[in-house]
Amino acid sequence: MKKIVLITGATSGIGEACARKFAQNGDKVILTGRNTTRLEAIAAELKAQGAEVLTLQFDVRNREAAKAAVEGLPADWRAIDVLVNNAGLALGLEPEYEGDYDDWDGMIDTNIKGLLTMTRLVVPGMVERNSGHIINVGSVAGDAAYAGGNVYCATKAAVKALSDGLRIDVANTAIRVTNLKPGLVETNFSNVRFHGDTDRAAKLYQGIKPLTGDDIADVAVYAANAPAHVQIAEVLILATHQASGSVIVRK
Ligand code: NDP
Ligand code: 8X3
Repeated sequence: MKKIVLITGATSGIGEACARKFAQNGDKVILTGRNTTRLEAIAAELKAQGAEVLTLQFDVRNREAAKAAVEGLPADWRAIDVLVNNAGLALGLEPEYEGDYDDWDGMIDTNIKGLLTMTRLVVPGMVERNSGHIINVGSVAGDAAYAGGNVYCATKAAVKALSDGLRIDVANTAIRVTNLKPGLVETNFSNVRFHGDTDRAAKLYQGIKPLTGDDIADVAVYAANAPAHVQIAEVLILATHQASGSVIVRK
């Protein structure tokens, strides 16, 4: 059956890939993000392929804007079946004792508080309907800290705790909660982390075949379409030559 899927951070990387894969799966997609130009371009492309698409422009750190966007959804788009909490970022790779305060705020406000805001706005409707699926994009970074990962790793450990906590809170309903934990995925992630130092970002993906956004989106679509009694609770997805957050074999 056709689902309504809301994806945060749908303008790039894993979120954009989820938008395409869910649309190709025949679902109605609500693309959300900050970049109107990208939102409109992706929406136009998907609509041209026959998909039903809606765009909402807001920053997940802005609670009022997020609330207005979700509450302003047209009636036939309100019953969200799948929330993909994907918007997120890493900023910096400095030792914790030298970290940048603004970088810390950016990561905590987006990866933890933004995800929580969206959960708070969307999940009550799912509870009312006794139906729904929350797919949080965590990370291998949430399993164990790696050098310089400190605050980013902490935010992804928080995504695990929030996914586990939510799963407990909805265990008496038909709602499912999935924590997707990718490893090295080649997206705009490292350009953002290194504040636009594209050479430094590119080096990260040299000597290893990294994952793509599509690889992660495939798992999201699989989890969302598993039989109703099957809850894909957590998935760790690594590149073949990556063994953990800190063990990556480059050849
Ligand atoms: P990208 O930088 O390519 O995409 C991130 C997306 O999140 C963009 O659409 C970005 O929009 C959006 N976003 C960031 N901040 C906000 C905000 N405040 N409000 C709304 N949207 C926002 O990176 P990825 O696709 O790789 O990252 C997606 C998720 O995957 C993140 O949660 C990341 O932590 C996680 N992840 C990534 C891995 C990787 O190796 N790439 C591995 C494991 C997890 P904008 O362009 O406006 O900034
Ligand atoms: C992104 C993957 O290993 O760079 O979450 O932290 S990693």
